[in-house]
Amino acid sequence: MVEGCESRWAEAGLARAPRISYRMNDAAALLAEPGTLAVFGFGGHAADTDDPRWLRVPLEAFDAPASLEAWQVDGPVQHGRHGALRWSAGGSWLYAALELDEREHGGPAGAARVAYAQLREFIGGRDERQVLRLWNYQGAINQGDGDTERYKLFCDGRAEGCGDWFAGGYPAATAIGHHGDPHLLQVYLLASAQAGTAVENPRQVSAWRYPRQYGRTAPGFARAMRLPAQDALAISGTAAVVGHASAHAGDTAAQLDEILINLEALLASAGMPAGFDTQAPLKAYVRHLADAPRVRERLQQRLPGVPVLLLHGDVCRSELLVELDGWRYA
Ligand code: 3EB
Repeated sequence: MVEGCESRWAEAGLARAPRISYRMNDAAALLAEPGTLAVFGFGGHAADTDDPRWLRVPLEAFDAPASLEAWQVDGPVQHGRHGALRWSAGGSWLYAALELDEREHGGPAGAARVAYAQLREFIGGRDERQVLRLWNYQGAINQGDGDTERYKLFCDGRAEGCGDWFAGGYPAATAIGHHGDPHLLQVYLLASAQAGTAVENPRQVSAWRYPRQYGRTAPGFARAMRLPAQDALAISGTAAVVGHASAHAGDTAAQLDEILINLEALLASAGMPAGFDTQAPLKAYVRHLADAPRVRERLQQRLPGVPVLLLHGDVCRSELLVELDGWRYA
């Protein structure tokens, strides 16, 4: 990034990116800090709070004790509930989360349709209506065959619930299988009053253009999103997908190396500095417990000092064994 750029964006009135960090602290202490927009615990992590900014993500962390993830913004934060939806807002940023029981909505497609329709309805009444980044955690994501695989039903329902919401461009996203209550669909998002800039990866076919073999409904997401002030890049779930094909089926180490190549290509495409540093956190979703130590070791070698949260999660194509997402600050 050109020197002085950041202050120029600030002068233009664009909000500074939320600070996303992993913190060894308890949820109540983090929630009490000024500017806390959201706090996430992973796996069995319990917190004795009904604050709507707290969310337990049903993915087990491989490291114990696991850190919490905190999102912090400038200025005062308000929070509340809107039906089943929990939200917070401050400094032109908005967090919203929804958890649905698929059995109350006729299965994975119905739950995804209702989740996205409700999020759309809520966001439509807010000033912060630019959705920049979404996370989707679905139980038993690879169960079922062909077009009835649960992830593919999720994609069908998501597209229905969105309608033309993202006709102007998709947000960045993650979709991962969790091992918690199999009926739980969890969706949360970061939105802003100001638009971001979607970024695609020249090594990968854009997801919304995936051919029919991957399902009736191509997944709608951008590979990454530059935040409004251009001071951070939100990186979508990135797997060993080259073109539209899965690379290195069954080989976790080779998939991880391919992901790191994809991430470098993405950073270059976004005009970000190469490499990752100690400032911006990543997540690694690992399908098989037994792969976790090798993934951790390889990431420590290749990305020394970078905060990585290692989580037990299933990538949405069953041959893919590992996926990374996260943040890069300019
Ligand atoms: C891929 O590249 C891997 O359905 O929202 C990554 C990020 C993936 C988001 C989604 C899916 C999604 O196709 C899968």
